Amino acid sequence: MTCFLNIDAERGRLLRTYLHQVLPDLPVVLQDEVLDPGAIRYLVTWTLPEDMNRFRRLEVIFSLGAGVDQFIAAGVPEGVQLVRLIDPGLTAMMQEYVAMAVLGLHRDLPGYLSNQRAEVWQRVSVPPPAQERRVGVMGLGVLGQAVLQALAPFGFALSGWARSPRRIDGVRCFHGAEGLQEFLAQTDILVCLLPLTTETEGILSGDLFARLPDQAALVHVGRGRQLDHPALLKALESGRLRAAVLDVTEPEPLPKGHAFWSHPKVLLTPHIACITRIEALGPAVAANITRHQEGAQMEGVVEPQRGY
Ligand code: NDP
Ligand code: OXD
Repeated sequence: MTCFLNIDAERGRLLRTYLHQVLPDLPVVLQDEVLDPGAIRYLVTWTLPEDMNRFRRLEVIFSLGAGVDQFIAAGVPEGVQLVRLIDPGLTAMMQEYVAMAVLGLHRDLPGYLSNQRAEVWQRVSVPPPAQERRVGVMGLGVLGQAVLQALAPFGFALSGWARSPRRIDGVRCFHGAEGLQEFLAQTDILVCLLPLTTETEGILSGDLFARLPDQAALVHVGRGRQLDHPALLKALESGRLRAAVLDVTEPEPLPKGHAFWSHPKVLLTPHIACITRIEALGPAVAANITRHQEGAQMEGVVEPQRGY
């Protein structure tokens, strides 16, 4: 029942120290140590290591992040459970980031940053009261719901869209392809918090932007491959969208010279909405290993057919 921490040595040692405290009987090996692949039951990693076939008795892969599309794309071995990271620290970081982005867009931050650079002392607009600003979140999972909770105290008119029907207090919920049109038509600030799947790849397209109200804005914190870059540039240039806050791109890092780097209507961050802290990862992984050893349901198990 050995656990292999496929992460850099420094963070691996920290995580092992924690796991030894709470699960003293669990052998843990690090990247730079000799390992017996046949003994590995648990793997903690960002991506699938090469030559997965050698882990003949692997039972669970723990993703170091909340997103698991890289595992699905690489192909999780038959019979192995894939578990995404659900951690209060990660969730709090996403709440902070999206609140920052939505408030920044609500109060025209991209415009004021441009004005500051040009030494222009001028009002960009008079923002409507928050009650009249409609914020719509695509993805009503762990992070989408947490983000809506964080936005509620500001008084925004909140809505959300998911695959299946949801009921969330104070949030107008839409679902499925049939609900998308109505959801988009009443969204001034769109937040994308969808997992990357075959259904959501390229979803932030010219067609979708055309269905938003004029002068809508975008916060993209899902995955880079969900966004059509040329379509976003076109929508920003035509004024159809007024601004975008982007934390994820395809590829990452975004190549030097890409139009997003210097676009006055784009705020760009390097995939830092959430940063996995080893101190937070330890309890999440340990709790799930304990559940697994007790035959209980682990938290965050991915459904491979759904892709998230
Ligand atoms: P969850 O699995 O908890 O929630 C996913 C949500 O997306 C669900 O509400 C689901 O609908 C909805 N969804 C999935 N497919 C579709 C679809 N085709 N149409 C409509 N809705 C759909 O995920 P999390 O909230 O934990 O994370 C979401 C994503 O955020 C991650 O997969 C990752 O890509 C991204 N992320 C980005 C980070 C960053 O730093 N930028 C950090 C962490 C995560 P339903 O409720 O019906 O199942
Ligand atoms: C992610 C993460 O999935 O940072 O992007 O957890």
